[in-house]
Amino acid sequence: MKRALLLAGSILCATALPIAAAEHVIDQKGKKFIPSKITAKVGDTLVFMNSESKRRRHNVYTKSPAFKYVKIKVQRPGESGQITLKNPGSFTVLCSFHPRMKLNVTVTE
Ligand SMILES: [Cu+2]
Repeated sequence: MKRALLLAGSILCATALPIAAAEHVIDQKGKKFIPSKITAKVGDTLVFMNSESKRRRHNVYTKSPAFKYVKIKVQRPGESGQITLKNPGSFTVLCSFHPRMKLNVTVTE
């Protein structure tokens, strides 16, 4: 009987757990965001890496008003930074050092 109650309790706990937020790793290499397009959910985290072999720096920003918090200051090779997505919508991530670098992000509820 005690065992049955324990089992019932653990099933309840398991179903009550929220779905874990995902991490999306975006590399910055060869003056490109890799991948160049992602879809994420509110609560997910974007992890930006700089995997350049030379001394090439990058940064992360967007012109989209709803996503002004998507911003990482200068990243040197080997450094990484992360941003948790707070709202749905879509925006383009840019790098001020390399105007051709673009990452399209779509965030769903
Ligand atoms: Cu860059």
